[in-house]
Amino acid sequence: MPDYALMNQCLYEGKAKEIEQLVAAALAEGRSAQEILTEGLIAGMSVVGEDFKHNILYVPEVLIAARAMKAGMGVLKPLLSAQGAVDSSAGRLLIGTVRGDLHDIGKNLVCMMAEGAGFIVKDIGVDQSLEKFTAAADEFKPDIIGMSALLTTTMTYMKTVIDGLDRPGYDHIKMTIGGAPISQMFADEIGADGYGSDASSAVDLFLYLVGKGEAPKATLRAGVKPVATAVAVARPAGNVVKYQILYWRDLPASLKVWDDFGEVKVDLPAKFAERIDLEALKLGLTTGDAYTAQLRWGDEQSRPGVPEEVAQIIVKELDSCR
Ligand code: B12
Repeated sequence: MPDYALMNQCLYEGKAKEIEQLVAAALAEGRSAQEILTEGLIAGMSVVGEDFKHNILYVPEVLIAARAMKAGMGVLKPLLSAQGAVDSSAGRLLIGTVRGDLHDIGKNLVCMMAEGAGFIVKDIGVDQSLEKFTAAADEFKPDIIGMSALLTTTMTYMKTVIDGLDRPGYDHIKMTIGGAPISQMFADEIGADGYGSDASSAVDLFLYLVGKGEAPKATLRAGVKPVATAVAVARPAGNVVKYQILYWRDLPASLKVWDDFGEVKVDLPAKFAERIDLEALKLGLTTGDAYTAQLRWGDEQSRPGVPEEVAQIIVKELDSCR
């Protein structure tokens, strides 16, 4: 019997090579590709999704886990199609980032988590017009279309696609949207069938829309924490916290502060992201992989205090030295 718990753990830790080997070994033992996919990969990836939703894992870690998932899928894919596992897929998802928008990190995560949940996914990439969504829908016959937008100037194009596909032959397709500026209110306003605030909620939504899951509960955006979690606990006098800064090249992007009682993650003010974007554009690092390859956690450091307060102080310090 393959050690699926180990496979789940390796996937969680993003160990792509080990995943490839474990998947190949399980196949050599005579296990079916479908079983390995479900027990070894999907089960591991659903823990990643849950931990991402609850801020235990952050974007870089999820991307690394997703890459390991892809490595395992690479070994299984030819067998899955050969065995007709495609017919037992959760559903068919066509996804793209809308016209004028080059952001694809979030969309790629949604794709990988959806594949992880058993969907057949066709990703048409970034900067996609109504005509391209329509042509892809004609060819791929999706159950669901997912659109991603990260700019307030491009999110309005989602309505163009929804309205354009609101006609015979396409109106059975569920239209879903997501991206940082998107909200449930915006989804309702433009007539989308659903909105997902993060990759894990997106998958819950897709499963629900194909009749294979519970109605998704309202979710907080990834990164949003109930304010009280880190400060409500009574800490001993002289409490010491640890912290790490996530850098994009040498520019701070995010911060996490934790102790034995809890953890806070802080997205730095918008101007930090703006600086990073401008630098990335200058260097031509616009693809998801090229962009995220520049992210790294700084050294672990410590300070006295409680996480919320220390986080605020560090944000001020970073703000004043830039
Ligand atoms: C990375 C990044 C870039 C990279 C993109 C690399 C890439 N290949 O994706 C580069 C450097 C290219 C870039 C360029 C620009 N960027 Co930029 N960028 C970002 C940044 C820092 C992170 C975005 C990201 O990847 N987040 C992480 C992912 C995981 O989150 P996510 O995308 O929200 O996705 C999750 C959910 O939204 C959801 N989801 C996403 N899609 C979908 C789809 C469906 C169907 C569902 C259900 C769910 C779902 O699930 C995802 C996974 O959990 C943000 C700042 C920020 N903190 O958001 C700015 C940001 C989005 N960028 C911004 C700007 C202004 C730009 C530029 C215009 C910069 C400039 N001055 O030229 C250009 C525009 C280029 C273009 N035409 O698109 C602004 C947007 C402001 C606004 N409100 O419109 C932001 C907010 C930064 C800022 N504060 O100024 N950017």
